Amino acid sequence: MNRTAVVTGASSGIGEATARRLAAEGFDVVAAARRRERLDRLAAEVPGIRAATLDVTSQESVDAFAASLDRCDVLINNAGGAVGLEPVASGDVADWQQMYDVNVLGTLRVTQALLPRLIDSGDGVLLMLTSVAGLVSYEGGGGYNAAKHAQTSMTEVLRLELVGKPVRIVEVAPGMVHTEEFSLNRFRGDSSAADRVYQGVPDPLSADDVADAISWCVTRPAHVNIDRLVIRPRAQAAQHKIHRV
Ligand code: 8X3
Repeated sequence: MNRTAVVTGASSGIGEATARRLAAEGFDVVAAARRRERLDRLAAEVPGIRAATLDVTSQESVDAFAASLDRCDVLINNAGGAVGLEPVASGDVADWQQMYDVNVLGTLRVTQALLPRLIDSGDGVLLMLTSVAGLVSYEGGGGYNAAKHAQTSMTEVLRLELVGKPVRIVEVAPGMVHTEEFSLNRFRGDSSAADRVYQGVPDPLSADDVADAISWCVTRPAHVNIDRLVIRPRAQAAQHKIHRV
């Protein structure tokens, strides 16, 4: 029987690319997200992918999703995102709450629901898609930095708590990735502001580049745990050191 991989936030960007990549690797992929029509199109196009409705901010939705699964060998906790770039002093509490709910509590809900299946599989992989925003802080990072630092910390705690169990805890932390929606969401739909993030950067990472790294991490032999993989484009030497032409 094929191994089953669950990918959250699979309706676009890194999640969708990862679902495609893991299906190509031979996994049965459960592509989970809120936007069902996008998932249905993906599932119709790619053999090995099936669609599942999941809202990681709803415990009820997570419980129903978990109950619908026969098995889970790999979990890609990808659902997340940023809202706003305001300074802490003027940040909107509702934005912070939303970022915390999706990135941190969403990851917690799905992890708690599927951890028993991952352990039962005998060789589970729990992968957290965090961000360099969880490792460094930057002006305007505010609630996103806080949420991603929390997710990174949760990953480290899990690895300690689960040592000795047949489950690997892996973190992939990307830097600048040009996806359809990440910056657009961060700038609340302002596409000019979103485009300026990548302006002049010769080659930001693509969703496929990150999916490739994720796929590599989860296809290592069972005893090999990639603790953290930080991936940036060549043009981004550090958070504030970006080559633009
Ligand atoms: C996205 C990367 O640098 O905008 O997670 O925080 S960054």
